[in-house]
Parts: sequence; structure tokens; C-alpha cells
Amino acid sequence: MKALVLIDIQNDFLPGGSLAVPGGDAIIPIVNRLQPFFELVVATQDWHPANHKSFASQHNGKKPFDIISLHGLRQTLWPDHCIQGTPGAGFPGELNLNKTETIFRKGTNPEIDSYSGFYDNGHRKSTGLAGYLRNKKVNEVYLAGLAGDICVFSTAMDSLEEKFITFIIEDATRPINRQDFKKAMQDFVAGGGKIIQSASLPAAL
Ligand code: VGL
Ligand code: ZN
Repeated sequence: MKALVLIDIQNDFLPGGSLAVPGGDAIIPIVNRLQPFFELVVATQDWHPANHKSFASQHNGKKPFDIISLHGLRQTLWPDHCIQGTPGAGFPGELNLNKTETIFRKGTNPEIDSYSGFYDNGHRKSTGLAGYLRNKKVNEVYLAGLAGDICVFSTAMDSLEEKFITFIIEDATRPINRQDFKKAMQDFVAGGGKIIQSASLPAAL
């Protein structure tokens, strides 16, 4: 069984948002077109309290994209984004979510960031996604969404670790940093992941 997992396709990550991913809106029609080919579609939603420690605004003298150590973990500081209940944390109206059965929220603990849809960055707490997918007899995970070099990548690596056959649909993601994304995709492929294009999907499924 194959599942499409939509990562953080939220207003703050789209052009005009507070942590906009260049060209992020271009993935929406692709993701909408792909959904009918999957038996299961789930989504993740970055969902931070306003005092989340990944925000530069929570640290005196720090600015977005500075790097600090947060409880022993390397932490990039971000502009405030995806604050619970705000329009920026919402999904864009153009995104079709009718087929999305469940939404897994992450980043809710103010003390720890959570890039992956499976675990927080310290791998301490599960979102329940792995168990949910296994319970649905999923063995193949197809990933799309934002940002390619951060949350899509982290989700992909955890997915491999959870022993799912894992695909990143390359044209259905966009990175914040292109160089980081290139390196991330090398790590993903080295770990056994597969990169595919959306055009090849309907025939493959
Ligand atoms: C993300 C940075 C901070 C993402 C979330 O969804 O890629 N990036 N929070
Ligand atoms: Zn975040």
C-alpha cells in the first residue's frame, strides 16, 4: 500500500509568507493532480506556540538564520512562522485536502523543534505517523511538500529509518536553500531513498 504524505504545505511557507520557500506555490497544482492516484493521503502541519524557541524573536540579540545550541541540539533560528491558529499556519485555499484523511501536527512543544513528520529533532517523541501508516498496511511512502531541504528531508530520513520504501517527488517539493537540498538528496539516496518525478507516477502506481 502506497501513501502520499504532504509536508507542511502552509501559507507561511508560500510566497508572501513569513518563511517563504521560493516557488513553493508551484507544487500545489502538482500535489492536487497526484492525489487521486493514492489510496491514502495524509498531511503534516507545522504548528508552533507563539513562544517557540526556534523563533529568533525568542532569543535576545539573535536574528533569523542564526544558529544556536538548544538543549544540546544545533538549532537554526527562524522568523516567527506557523503560529497555532494564525492564517500563516493554515493551508492555502488552492490545496485540495479532500482526500487527506488525517493531519499530523508537529512543533507544538516550545522547547524543541520538529522538522520530521515522524519525530521531534531529538527523536524523543513520536507524532504517531509511523504507527498510523503501519496500521494502514502502508509500505511505500511518497513525499511532497515544503521545505525540501528541511522538513521533507527530515521526514524522508526518518521514513527510511522506519523501514518504509521512501520516495521524494522532486518536482513536488522546493527548498529554502538549493545547496543544502542537493546535499540532502545525496544523503537520502545514499540511505536507500528514491527520487522520482511526478510525471512518472501515474504509470508507476
Ligand atoms: C520548516 C523550518 C522551520 C519546514 C518548518 O516545514 O521545512 N522549516 N519549520
Ligand atoms: Zn517550524
